[in-house]
Amino acid sequence: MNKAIRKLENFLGKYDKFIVSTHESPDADGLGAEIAFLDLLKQLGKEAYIFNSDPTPEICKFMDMDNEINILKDKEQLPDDIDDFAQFVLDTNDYDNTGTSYKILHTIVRETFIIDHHEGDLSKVDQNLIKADASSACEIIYDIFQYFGKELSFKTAQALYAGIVFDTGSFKYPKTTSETFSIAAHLLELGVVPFKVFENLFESNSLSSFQLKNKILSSMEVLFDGQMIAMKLTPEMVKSTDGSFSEGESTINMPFTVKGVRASLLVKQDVEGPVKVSMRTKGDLNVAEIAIKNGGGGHKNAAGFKPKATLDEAYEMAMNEMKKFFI
Ligand SMILES: [Mn+2]
Repeated sequence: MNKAIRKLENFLGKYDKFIVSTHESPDADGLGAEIAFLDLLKQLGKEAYIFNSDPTPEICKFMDMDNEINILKDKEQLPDDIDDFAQFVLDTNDYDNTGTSYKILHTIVRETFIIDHHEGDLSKVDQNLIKADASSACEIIYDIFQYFGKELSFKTAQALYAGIVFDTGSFKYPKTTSETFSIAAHLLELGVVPFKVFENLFESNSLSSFQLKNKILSSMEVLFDGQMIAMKLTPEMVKSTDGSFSEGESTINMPFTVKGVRASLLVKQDVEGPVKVSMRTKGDLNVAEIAIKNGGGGHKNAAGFKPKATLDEAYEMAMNEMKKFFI
């Protein structure tokens, strides 16, 4: 880890101005990592701004206490001297996956540095700090704070805690370690209230999104004696319920509340958005391999890709890949 942090230190030494971005459909981990990392950059005397392609989900807005997250729509919003900036991309190792922020910025910024905890094709990025065994991007950012010996404010502590809670499924997923709990304990000592974070992240969903989840669940196909469940999230479902796409996406985790389910597939498309395939598994079923083969990325048990196909074609294609686990 220290060797990787030295690469980061070297990168920080080369520039004074930074843009910080995370992936499309940002989640609590990507956003928490950004809020905390922006604080660190400022403590290091750097000029820095957060620019994302997609809006912050309602359930994550409590994290952005100082309204520091900007949504990039066009070049005009950027600083006049944007040519002098370098960029940090957090919580994804796929630079393309930052949406508009990629489209607008990749030809302008001097250089890009990735901080992430996903497995994937790293050939596209030479500068990076990837720690695939970290529970979350926030856990890595916490370690970076420790390395530089910088103070954690309440805002930063809460952002990091929310990211860790979100990406570990509330301290349940396989990458949760004693280290994860030690970090959480420290963040609580700094004033974070777990119940408040829980209420915001998990008890603040809208009724329309609940109705959207109902539609997604209604599309379910049960395969291989209940070992695999496949679902669709279509633009029509989003339109007819007015639910939030990002809240709908979380439906992919629901099949695992059923005993014996080992694989879950959700093929999804937001209104005007690209078709995306999301795969989740338990145990040794490796979906990262499927994702990487199709130009995407992720972890062994959680991965995805964006096929150039219609939603129904993508569904067939992903289904055929995942069927191989069971036949
Ligand atoms: Mn993450």
